[in-house]
Amino acid sequence: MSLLKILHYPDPRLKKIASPVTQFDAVLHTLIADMAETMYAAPGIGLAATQVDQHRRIVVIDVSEERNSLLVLINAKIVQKAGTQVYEEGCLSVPGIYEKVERAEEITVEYLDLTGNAQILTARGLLAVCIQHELDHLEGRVFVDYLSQLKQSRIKTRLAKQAKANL
Ligand code: QAP
Ligand code: CO
Repeated sequence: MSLLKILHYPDPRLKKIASPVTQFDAVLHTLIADMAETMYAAPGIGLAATQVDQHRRIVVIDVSEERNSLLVLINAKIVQKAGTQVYEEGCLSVPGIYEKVERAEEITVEYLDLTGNAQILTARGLLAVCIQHELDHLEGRVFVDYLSQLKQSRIKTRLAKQAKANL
C-alpha cells in the first residue's frame, strides 16, 4: 500500500473528466486500496480518483465515526434526487477552506462494486452530500466552482500564500 499525492486547487488536472472503469483487475484493486489509505491518512471522508491524478470513475467514501465503513463507488450515476440541504463542505484538494454549498437532500445512485457487480444505494444527509461532492470531481468540478467569483479569487490567493509558506 502507498500514500498518493493529492492535487491542490486550482491545478488544471482537477478539471479533467474521468473515464469509466472497464477492467476489474489487480491494478484497479491496488489503486482503490491506495486511495482508501490516502483518504484515511489525511484524514478525509471522501476521495475521488481525479484528486490523485487518476482520471477514472472511482470514488472512496467513509462517513462513519469509527472509520470502518469504506464505500467504493465505481462508474456511479445519480438516478434520483430529492429536496435540498446546505452543508459546510471542505475538500482535501482545497486544504483549510470550508464553505456552504447547496445540494440534493436525498439521492439514489447506481454503481459497480469492487468485483464489478451492479449495486443501488439511497443516501441522505452527509453521505448524500459526500457522494455528490465526489462525483463532481469525476466531472472536473470542485465545490469552489459553486461559490461567487469573489470567494473563488480569495480562495486562490489564500491557497497560493499557504503553498508559499510550505516551501
Ligand atoms: C468531501 O472532504 C466532503 O481542508 C470530503 O485541511 C466534505 O474529506 C463532503 C479535509 C464535507 C461532505 C462534507 C479538508 C481534511 C478533508 C481540509 C474531505 C483539511 C483536511 C475533506
Ligand atoms: Co473534494
